Amino acid sequence: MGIVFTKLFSFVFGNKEARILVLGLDNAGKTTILYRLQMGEVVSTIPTIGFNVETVQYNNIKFQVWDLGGQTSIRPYWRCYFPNTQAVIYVVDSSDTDRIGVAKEEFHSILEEEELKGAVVLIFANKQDLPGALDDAAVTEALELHKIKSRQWAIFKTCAVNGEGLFEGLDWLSNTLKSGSG
Ligand code: G3D
Ligand code: MG
Repeated sequence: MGIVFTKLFSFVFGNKEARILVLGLDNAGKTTILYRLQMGEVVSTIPTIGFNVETVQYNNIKFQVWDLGGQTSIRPYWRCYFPNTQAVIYVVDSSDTDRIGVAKEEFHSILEEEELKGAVVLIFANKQDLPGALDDAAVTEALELHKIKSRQWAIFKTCAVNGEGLFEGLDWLSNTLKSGSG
């Protein structure tokens, strides 16, 4: 996946600094995806109590990951990570139907952030291998993705543990970013 990644993203951003945020509730599969992509060393930092950020720097692209949900007091700290963000990858545990409503609320609240207005959104309906997992159409409905206005988005079914669907999603993302940056 590391080599595939080079192919996909080496021409997207040129020499520009770029940021891709990988967000979702805890246990969605974000860290698994980060390791699965094998882009480089994952560095974990804790800028403030209860807020852990994992970063992988890949050439000029920073991938940054943290868990949404929980304490509202730490949310203002998230904003340090918003400038220069070209894309948000939103990861959902498709088998966690109890928390899909929370996942939806967190999703829409993050998209309201001014500095993320221009970001393209890729949704991973993860854990498709688990029994009872909602498919992409059901996750689309549960997250109310039709409410997304004036930004490009797509949803892909994934299984982070075996890597299924990750490439297809990133391929869409790189093509979308490429055409956007003209
Ligand atoms: P997070 O970083 O979003 O909090 P993690 O989530 O990547 O830590 O994943 C949480 C748990 O879900 C891990 O299990 C991980 O192996 C599992 N997981 C991630 N993606 C998938 C998937 O597609 N299918 C299945 N079946 N499991 C997945 P553990 O047991 O290590 O806590
Ligand atoms: Mg994690």
